[in-house]
Amino acid sequence: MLRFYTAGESHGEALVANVSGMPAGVPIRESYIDRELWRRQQGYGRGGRMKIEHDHARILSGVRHGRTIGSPIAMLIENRDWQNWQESLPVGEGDPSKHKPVNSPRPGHADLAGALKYNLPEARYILERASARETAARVAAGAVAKQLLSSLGIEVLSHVVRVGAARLERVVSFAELRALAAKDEVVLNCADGESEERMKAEVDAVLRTGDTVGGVFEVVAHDVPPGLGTYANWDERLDGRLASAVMSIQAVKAVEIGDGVQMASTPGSQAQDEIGYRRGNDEEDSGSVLFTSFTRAGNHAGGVEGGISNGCDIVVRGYLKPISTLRRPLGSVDFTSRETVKAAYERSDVCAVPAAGVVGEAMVALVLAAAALEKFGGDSLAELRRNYEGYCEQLRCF
Ligand code: EPS
Repeated sequence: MLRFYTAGESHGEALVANVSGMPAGVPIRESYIDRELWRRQQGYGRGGRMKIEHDHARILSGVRHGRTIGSPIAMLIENRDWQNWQESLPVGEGDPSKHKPVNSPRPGHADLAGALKYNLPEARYILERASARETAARVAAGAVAKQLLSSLGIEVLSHVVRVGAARLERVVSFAELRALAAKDEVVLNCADGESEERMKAEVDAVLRTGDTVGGVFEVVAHDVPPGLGTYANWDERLDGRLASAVMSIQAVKAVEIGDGVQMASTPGSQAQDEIGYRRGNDEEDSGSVLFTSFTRAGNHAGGVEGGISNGCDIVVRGYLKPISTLRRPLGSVDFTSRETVKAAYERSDVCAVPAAGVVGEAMVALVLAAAALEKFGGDSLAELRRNYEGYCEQLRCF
């Protein structure tokens, strides 16, 4: 069973990711993990913190001579900013006069709900763990899952389809997403230059006014075989598992699979993807693996039908609310005096949609890797691949 968890606070010494259940023999490149971490740090509208951090995942266990060995993989990502926080957030009691309490909770952040829940007099410890800094560890774990999926020919990438009111106005191919992920300069991770300019203007507008802006990222998983997940039990449905994983990302308030939102107001005759059959020699190069000869007229379903992958690209969108830390803060109440005050402001991002997309890729990859291991099993990559290829042969002979 593939499982992962993370530990670490935003301004603590380090983040930790632990991935267990990986079969032995999967090639793991540290440089690939670091590239994913770099991608997560990019984007127009990130705050000053990203100038401090240069994320690197140090693998402590579970990988030897460039391959997994079947043992839990522990990774450590240092927080460079810890240098500036050692006296404010020591593990020991330290000097209370050096602590940095957060006394006025930010609307929309975990500050108030967390302080009430954990019975803490102020919100410092709450925001330390609720912070999206934690997503660096998710991306490291996701990069391990991606390398497993890559051994099965499956790729997971993302792009930004909306920032504020500015939307991507055209269809983007998977080849374009590959080119986007290979770029060494990231603006808003949108494949269409004109749309990206409009998105950038949305960020500029909130930069001027001390506000923040949300948006929508889209994760696409390519060459996923039909048959991952099942309708047999509610918690085994692939779409449910994907939605939960993407919804768990900080600031995501809605998740959509395929054209889910639009389909709610589309007649049934136009919302489904008609089924066809490719005979003998009429193969055309679709740029995708042809797992079966059955074809689909479109992909409104986003690659999942009945909780099962159907062989089309899996398309999951995450809708981000605007970041809740505002330079021009909203009303709040002081924890001590109970007087009306302005919410706390700490250095923050004004737009993090491209970064959230990279985190979305990691979460989707972890769900798909888990589902693939459930279906194909195997304690080694060789065993997994044998089972996978046997299944692909079954699909071809169907
Ligand atoms: C975050 C606040 C900012 C962001 C942070 C998430 O951090 P800081 O308070 O240190 O400036 O930069 O995101 C990251 C550190 C990161 O690596 O993505 C928050 O409150 O959620």
